[in-house]
Amino acid sequence: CKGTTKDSLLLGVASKEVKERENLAKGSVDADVSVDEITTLAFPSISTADFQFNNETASDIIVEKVEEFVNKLENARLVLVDLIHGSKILSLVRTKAEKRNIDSKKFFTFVGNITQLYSQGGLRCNVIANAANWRLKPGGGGVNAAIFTAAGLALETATKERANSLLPGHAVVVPLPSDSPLYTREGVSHVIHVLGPNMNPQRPNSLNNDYNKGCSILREAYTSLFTGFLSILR
Ligand code: AR6
Repeated sequence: CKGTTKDSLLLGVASKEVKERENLAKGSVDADVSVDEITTLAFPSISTADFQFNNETASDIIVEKVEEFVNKLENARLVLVDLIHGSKILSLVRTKAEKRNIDSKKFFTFVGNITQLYSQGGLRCNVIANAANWRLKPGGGGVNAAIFTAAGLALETATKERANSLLPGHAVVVPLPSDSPLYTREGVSHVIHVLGPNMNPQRPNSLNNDYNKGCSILREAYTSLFTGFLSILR
């Protein structure tokens, strides 16, 4: 997202007001770091809703993977997002991240719709992750439906140019065309689709409660996601 002139123009419009809103969203005021310099990945908790992965186990894996990647980020940061204030996964992750002393400027949790983080929450996130399905298709509910709806046809087309399907544990980085409403309104320049492990017997490729496989696929999914984010930064 820092790579093109168009991106720099769009992402470089931070005003004082924006910076204040951003600091509010961060829960802290950081006078040294300009909002312009911060590249942020907002990601949902992969597999813990429709795919029914155990929240306690998923929160351990999220914190483990964040801890592994957070120091490679330089000025960038990671934000775990969920829709509601009472989100179990957010509260588990917050508590565990605090215990591990993970830098709260580099990683924090945020309540909001991942498709409206800037317009509704004042939180600028130029990269967002999607908990996708294996066919990389719109619909199906959850965060996948929300992102494809908000991004419009531009995301479907751009996704097809990169991949037609995804294996569990894998991610694909999709640059978002600048005519997508998610780009113009929210400043999102990339969507990273991630396919997590499925524990829901009603969905394709259910792991039938095999948490050995499930945990290893969820770890791979976060590794692929964060590696994809690092590839955008470079
Ligand atoms: N903004 C932020 N977080 C959200 C939003 C949103 N708009 N919508 C949901 N979440 P899920 P999965 C949170 O079910 O378990 C789809 O149908 C939600 O509360 O979207 O990986 C796909 O097509 C939860 O914390 O993803 C797949 O088939 C997290 O996002 C399947 O569901 C993930 O919930 C993937 O299931």
